[in-house]
Amino acid sequence: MVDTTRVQAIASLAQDTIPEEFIRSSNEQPAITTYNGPAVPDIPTVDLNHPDQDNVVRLIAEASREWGMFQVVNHGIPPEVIKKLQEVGKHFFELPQEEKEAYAKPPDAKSLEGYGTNLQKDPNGKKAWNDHLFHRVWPPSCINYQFWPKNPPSYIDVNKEYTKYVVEVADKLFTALSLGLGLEGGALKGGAGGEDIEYMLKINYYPPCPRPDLTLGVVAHTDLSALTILVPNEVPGLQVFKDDRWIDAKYIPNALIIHIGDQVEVLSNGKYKSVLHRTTVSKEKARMSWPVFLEPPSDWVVGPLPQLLDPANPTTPYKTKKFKDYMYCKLNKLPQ
Ligand SMILES: O=C(O)CCC(=O)C(=O)O
Repeated sequence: MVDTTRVQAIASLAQDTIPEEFIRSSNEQPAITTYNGPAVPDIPTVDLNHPDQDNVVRLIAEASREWGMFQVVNHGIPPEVIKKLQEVGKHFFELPQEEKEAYAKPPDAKSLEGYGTNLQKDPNGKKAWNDHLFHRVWPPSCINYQFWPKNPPSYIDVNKEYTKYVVEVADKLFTALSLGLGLEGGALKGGAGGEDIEYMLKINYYPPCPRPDLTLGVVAHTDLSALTILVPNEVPGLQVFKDDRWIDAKYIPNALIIHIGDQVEVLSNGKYKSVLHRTTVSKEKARMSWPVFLEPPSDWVVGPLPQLLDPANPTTPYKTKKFKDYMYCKLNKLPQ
């Protein structure tokens, strides 16, 4: 039977407790594990359009080596395009439940596309405080409009417009990341699938939660993608694991948050780090976020770029394999 219990429905009934299955173990609870000590470092922020582009490359490479995450400002996506993206996504999640269920991920589907809850299989049977909607946005040949909301009616045009800009930002990031490794500008994009890279949009909806100290919105993970480009709403919640502690990402209006994903870690032979991150939730407000995961096509083979291997000793801890095989192992918690 399909479990259609959505966190949004549970949250609307919750008063000052949450169901046991949402209570994380003490080594995960945000109230215990978030670093609040002195001198909390900030995730690096990069001005993508700064005239000194050599320095932009250096800053992006440094952030990707040390953090696996950075924010970008001056990225070229107009604030009104981001605002509309947020408005239409919020509108969808505020529709009556039955209307959202029309977009539910089909029970036996291989693809992640559709409206759903609880993506990760948790060995302890625990759940995360999150509902979501996934659909591909690029390239046009990958789009299945079955999963794009028809309400509000502007949803499709707004998402298409945002995508047009995201593709441009992605190209700039791939180029900077390649140059930062001493490679030619097209190296990482080419290694991740070139023009066939698939852009999967996810909208995360984290309803207000009476016990944000006990639960998580998304549990600690690294992304399967090559890169992830994320727009948050104004409610803080994203945390990054750095130097053995969980650190909050500061909210910068209109900034994009960039995650280095597993495929770029593999392609770069570990020079760039796929970032371990998680999200907390808020007591008063719904948190939302719009990550776009840039993924190789499923049959695309990804491995360390040969230019980054030492010809005298080309050993590497990273396997070369099809993206679909990587994904299968990761989603089923099997060794790569
Ligand atoms: O909501 C966020 O800021 C992060 C979301 C995330 O990590 C995910 O959906 O995989």
